[in-house]
Amino acid sequence: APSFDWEDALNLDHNLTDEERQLKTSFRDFCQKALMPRILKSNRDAVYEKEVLKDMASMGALGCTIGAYGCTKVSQVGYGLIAREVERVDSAYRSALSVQSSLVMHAIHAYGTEEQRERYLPRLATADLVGSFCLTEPNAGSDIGKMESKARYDSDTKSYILNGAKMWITNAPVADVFVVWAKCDDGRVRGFLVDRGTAGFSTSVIPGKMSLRASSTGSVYMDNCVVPEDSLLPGVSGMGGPFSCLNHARYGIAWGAFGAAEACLAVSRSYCLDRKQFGKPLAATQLIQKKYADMVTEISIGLLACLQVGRLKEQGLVTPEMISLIKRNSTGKALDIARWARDTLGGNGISDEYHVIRHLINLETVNTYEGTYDIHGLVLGRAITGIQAFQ
Ligand code: TGC
Ligand code: FAD
Repeated sequence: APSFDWEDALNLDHNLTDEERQLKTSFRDFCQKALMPRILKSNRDAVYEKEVLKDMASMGALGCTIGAYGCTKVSQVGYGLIAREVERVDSAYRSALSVQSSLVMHAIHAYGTEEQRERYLPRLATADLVGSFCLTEPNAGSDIGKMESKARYDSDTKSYILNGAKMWITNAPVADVFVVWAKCDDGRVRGFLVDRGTAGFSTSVIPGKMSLRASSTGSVYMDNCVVPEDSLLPGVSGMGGPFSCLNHARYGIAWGAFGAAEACLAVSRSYCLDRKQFGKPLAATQLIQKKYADMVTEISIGLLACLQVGRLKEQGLVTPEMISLIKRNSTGKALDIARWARDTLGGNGISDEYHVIRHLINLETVNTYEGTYDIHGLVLGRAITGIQAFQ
């Protein structure tokens, strides 16, 4: 007879292939054994550890939907399951995975030349190179169509001259190769591959970050930075270029955020089963049980939505609005769940030893980057009404 499993309340497992189930189990094991022991110190000291990406590479996680150029091939759902297991440990580690795979490797694979793919992808897959995706600017965040970075073509030297600044860029201080989006002479946005060390290109660290501390975040400056014309990603022009990369990353985040939420639920549940107040375990109180009912409901419904979008994505049937829907739902709900879970731990809830406060603070970033909660709401609002309410 079927039995109820609070850790998989709507039996998502049943809808996975054998291969996906195996992937989930092996990644859970890997993440708990190889990544979990590092995170407390890494977060406390705000240290980015390159070994984390190396470890993920050794598991075949980087660029894992590409299936060529040294990359493994898993389904879209498989990629989501990996993101969920990584983020169960920490959103910063999932960020490292998202940027390398969905933003950098995907951009090169989808829009690069054969030469660019062969030059970069195998080394990004092994984490011998670390990538960074440079879209946001000091004066253009949500309204990224108004970016100010420029790429001027110089026909004499057959090169592009990049000028501008990028801000809030994951991996900027540590990356070797940067996918930089800038406006060309025709006013259209295009992507460029810039190697660290290129003259006129520099990066700095954004200090004092209270969230996503195990990730290195920084600024990028381009001051008459000259790159050869074959640095251009020729396969795309216009905002559809960066946004298509974002579709992949946002999809992974939608799965990942629930990994963090599940971790918070698990910590809270075992804490409240153990901790006694007023002569009984906290878990024996109605208020705590209601919180768990809400958490399990949101997690299980939300993950099934991710699964549905993943399957549609595998069949080429997904739309950006569907991705906005799950990115917004997952990150918003995960943030709520982390807050409820933190509450249940009382004073211990603010200690990093219990991990929940770390997830909670990380989820503030996850709810903000790759399109804020409200921006995705406006994307949906526009699709529902036919009226754009951004401006
Ligand atoms: P809009 O008029 O809607 O569109 C302009 C052009 O872009 C196309 N497009 C898309 N294409 C594919 N997928 C999508 N999701 C797309 N969204 C838009 C659209 O078809 C159009 O193409 P064309 O050919 O007709 O020109 O643009 P808008 O200026 O009205 O802006 C809409 C808005 C606000 C939704 C958009 O600007 C937006 O998404 N803003 C949020 C910015 C954002 O997400 N930034 C992310 C930065 S990267 C990051 O955060 C990485 S974190 C990494 C980590 O550590 O994990
Ligand atoms: P703003 O756009 O200034 O928004 C501020 C507030 O106003 C938000 O609440 C927003 O929802 C609201 N708002 C904006 N417009 C409207 C409107 N029309 N109507 C109603 N409300 C509105 N970017 C990259 O390119 N690459 C990266 O690797 C990257 N990594 C990041 C890592 C971290 C840790 C963080 C925090 C950010 C990162 N980002 C990255 C940037 C991120 O994508 C942006 O912060 C995000 O898109 C929001 O832009 P903004 O910060 O400029 O906020």
